[in-house]
Amino acid sequence: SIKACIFDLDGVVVDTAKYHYLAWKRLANELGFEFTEQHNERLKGVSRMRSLEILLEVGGISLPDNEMEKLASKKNAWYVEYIQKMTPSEILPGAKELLEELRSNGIKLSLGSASKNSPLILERIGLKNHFDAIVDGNSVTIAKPAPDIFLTAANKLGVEPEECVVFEDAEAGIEAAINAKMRTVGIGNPQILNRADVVVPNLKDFTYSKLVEIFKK
Ligand code: B16
Ligand code: MG
Repeated sequence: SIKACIFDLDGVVVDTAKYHYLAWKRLANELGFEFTEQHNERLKGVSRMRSLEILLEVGGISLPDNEMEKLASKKNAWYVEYIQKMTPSEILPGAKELLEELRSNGIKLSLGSASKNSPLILERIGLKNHFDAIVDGNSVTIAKPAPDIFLTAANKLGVEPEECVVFEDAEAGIEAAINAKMRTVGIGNPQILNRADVVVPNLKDFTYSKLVEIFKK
């Protein structure tokens, strides 16, 4: 049976993609090219350095590693400036309620995010104490679709992968969960997340009893 739930951050608990977009766009413009919201879709769930590689590919630019490090830091400084201003009102519909309901039913909870900024974000939105474990880009650098982030979370919670449900909005994240042999709830477009066990538009109507019902066997 299900003993733990692992939540991705961006796209599941909050929409930080819009701040990533503002910062990446600013960088692209400074480098002399346009970066659209459609381009930004490709960066969701992907690590910071991989995101930069994709952005430079869009601009047709190739740079040595040390230059890339500098650009990634620059983007991150802008991004941090934006997320500093986040408030609990930016928690996505249903996320906080679901975390609280799961916990009161004895389900262990972990964050499973690629972001190195997740401590700051959780602090700003007031959800730091809602998780039993935090696994993010600071502790695990091998990016999704590798299963490492989620396996580390299961390990920290003291449960088996088969006892975990992962909530993810990105294709790479669903892949990572499948690679970890975990069950999955996709948040978003069922066409894109077609490998998830179930896909819902958001967490608004998702409950503990739905979780039990969907994953009863
Ligand atoms: P950072 P998630 C991911 O968060 C974002 O979706 C992705 O766009 C970002 O590049 C990545 O975190 C790294 O973020 O630059 O803050 O370390 O969806 O895994 O919660
Ligand atoms: Mg995500």
